[in-house]
Amino acid sequence: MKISESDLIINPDGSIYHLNLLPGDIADTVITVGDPDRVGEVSKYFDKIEFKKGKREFITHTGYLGKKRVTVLSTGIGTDNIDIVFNELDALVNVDFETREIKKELTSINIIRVGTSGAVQPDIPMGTILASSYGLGMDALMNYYLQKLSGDEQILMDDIKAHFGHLKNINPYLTAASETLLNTIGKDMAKGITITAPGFYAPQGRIVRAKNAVPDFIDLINSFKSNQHRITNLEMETAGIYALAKVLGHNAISVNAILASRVNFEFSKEPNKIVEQAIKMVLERI
Ligand code: R1P
Repeated sequence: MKISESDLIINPDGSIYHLNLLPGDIADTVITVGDPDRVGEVSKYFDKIEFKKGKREFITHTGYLGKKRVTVLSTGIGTDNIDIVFNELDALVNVDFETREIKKELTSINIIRVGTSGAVQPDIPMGTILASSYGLGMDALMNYYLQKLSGDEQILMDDIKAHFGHLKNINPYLTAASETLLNTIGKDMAKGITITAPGFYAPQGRIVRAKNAVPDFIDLINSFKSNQHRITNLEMETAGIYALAKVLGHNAISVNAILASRVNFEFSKEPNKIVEQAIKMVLERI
């Protein structure tokens, strides 16, 4: 099947529309970060930088950690950006840009998010580095893609629907982390279900000046239980990353530097140190 010029936009220099990258520019291990300034905080540990490119909030550095080629790329905030980044990363490896045909042999890449997040359980303090066992999306991204759940995901999803079913305008979606990456990159890390919200304030239960439509949001999410599973933290990309990675046949894990405790109403005095620790842990394990 030939993908049309308006469905997959390729720039005149042969690069993909938003990421501004050429096929071959990305390694088979891609670290994603939200903040464009965090890209350099990761690549400063590379033994060699091959190139730096960027457009809008999508900054990419590809280089080497020893002999391993690694890409670090900023996504900006939110699952609307994850839609762009994941479709374009996938096109870079799985679409022939000359013919616009999907390649016969598909490539799977490993994608590791290193992001920041707030904890919603009292026993997960600031400074924790947490690997998301599942991404639970409260945003609308997966209303637009077909997703098939595994048996385990379906069981958990049934309990989620029962717990959150009264929120009539929200259609939650759920995807598990790559088991392999959870057992390697996420080894020895705290684990739990990560909620991905479509905003930072009311969608994460923050109360500032506007009136929130969902009362006691933090209590609602931290009281959820299904077998050994519980919701541990909130952020804005993980569920989209897990869901699109699975739909497209890639492996993903989200590593969260916990900067805030939403139950103790605290924010870290040294957020950069926690992020640095998450970056180092990930780089040591890839
Ligand atoms: C909000 O401040 C942003 O921080 C978190 C959220 O997911 C959201 O993107 O992650 P990053 O620090 O990776 O951007």
